[in-house]
Amino acid sequence: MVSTLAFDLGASSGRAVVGHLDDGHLAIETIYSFPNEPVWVHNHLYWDVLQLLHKIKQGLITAHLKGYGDIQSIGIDTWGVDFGLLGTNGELLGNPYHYRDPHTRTTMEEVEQFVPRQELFAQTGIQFLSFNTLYQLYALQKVASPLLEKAETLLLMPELLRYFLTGERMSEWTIASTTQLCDPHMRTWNLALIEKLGIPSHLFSQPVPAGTIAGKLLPKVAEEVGLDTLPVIAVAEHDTASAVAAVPADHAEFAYLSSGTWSLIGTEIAEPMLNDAALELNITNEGGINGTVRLLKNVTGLWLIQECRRIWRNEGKQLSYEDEGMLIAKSAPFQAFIDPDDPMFLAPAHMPRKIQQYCHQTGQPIPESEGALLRCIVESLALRYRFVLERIESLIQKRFAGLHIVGGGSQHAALCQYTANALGRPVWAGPQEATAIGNLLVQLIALGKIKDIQQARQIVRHSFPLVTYEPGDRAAWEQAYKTFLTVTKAN
Ligand code: LFR
Repeated sequence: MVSTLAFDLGASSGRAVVGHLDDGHLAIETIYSFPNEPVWVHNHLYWDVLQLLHKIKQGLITAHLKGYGDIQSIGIDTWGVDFGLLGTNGELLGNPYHYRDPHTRTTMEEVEQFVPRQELFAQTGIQFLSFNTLYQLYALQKVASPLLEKAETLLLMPELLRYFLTGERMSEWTIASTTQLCDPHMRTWNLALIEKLGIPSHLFSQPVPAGTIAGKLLPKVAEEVGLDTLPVIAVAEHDTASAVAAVPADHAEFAYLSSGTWSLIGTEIAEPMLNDAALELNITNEGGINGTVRLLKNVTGLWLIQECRRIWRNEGKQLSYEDEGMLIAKSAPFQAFIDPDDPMFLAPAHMPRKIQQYCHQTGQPIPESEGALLRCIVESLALRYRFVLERIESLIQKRFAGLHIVGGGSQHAALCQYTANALGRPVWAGPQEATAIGNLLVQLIALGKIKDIQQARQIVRHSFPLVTYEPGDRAAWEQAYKTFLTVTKAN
């Protein structure tokens, strides 16, 4: 048996997961979990990165206390695009901004003034999202930020946390690719573009491929947590890349939805797709394992529900997942739809009110109860998935037999069932912990315990149950899709 330890940090929570590989079977155990709560300071939203480091150390201590001193390695994955800057002595300069901070709201248009959209897409292959690292750095550069002036190295979130543990500064390809500052063919930084934008190019170093041994726990850290100076592996450090690594597909060609705070919907291809149709669809070509490309689109995901829950909690209403499921089931179908990707839903907000505002502006009935709001969100997500999946299929000229849903959303029965209904195709749901599993698998490949990604996916298939949702209620969902397209002006 061989055991490894994954730290998987999402935008709302993190977890330490131990994986035990025994005779081709992977068993996982979440040994520690913690909330990830960003902090507003005046008008800016930051990650509490030292708190995250503290929680990672608590996870390491838990591994020690539980008697998992024999773990062979550690890997960290997180969400994309956000970063810390290190000064000349290697100290962290300032708190990393949260990608939902408003400071990049107008930056995308400003950048497009002198690097046209077509050129940016051809050079990076990345979906235009206002919070990409490119726009964050451009915004700092524009206000002559002293941080940028003093910075020697830029590390993306998982790289930064890994650096705190190992002392090594090393860039990893899957997470680097999320910045919109990389060349998707060369699989490295696009220094010409970086210089053109006036961003200091000395901040970046050549990214290593996922699965590179990236150092060891510093003796000081090892002593603090009671473990040996274990190897730390640069896994597919972008959480979505880790999740895609763990899709239990039995074909080389498959469609996935990695469902958490975001919904990442797409497929895996060999070379980036940079044509006009891809630009038009505003799709992304992010880096995957083994030099693959994750052709996918960001759709707003469970964020809408998470924000409703936050508001309801503040109002003293605590709903369990079961309560939510029951409320959805009891609410009338197809009353009102939203476009989950409308910019009005991006920032933290009173989400129930925002949704009501959207419905008012589009002349629809206003969802008042919690159940009506949840039903509106979940139906709209399912319909948006259909729209995006069909566009991706027409881009690559393929039709998939069904959709794999991995991540937290794979446990959301209504979301999975409605998605199957909207698509008119089966949904295969699971595993829930795909991101942590992908992290563990890449470590096991790096350690030589699993041959390759095909074998890794086979292990996932054999180790975790899949739930199949067959499509139903076709006529009603076809009609709903038409209404959804009209309301959201999708084209
Ligand atoms: C998902 C994710 C997405 C990325 C978004 C912001 O957790 O990593 O892939 O676009 O967060 O970083």
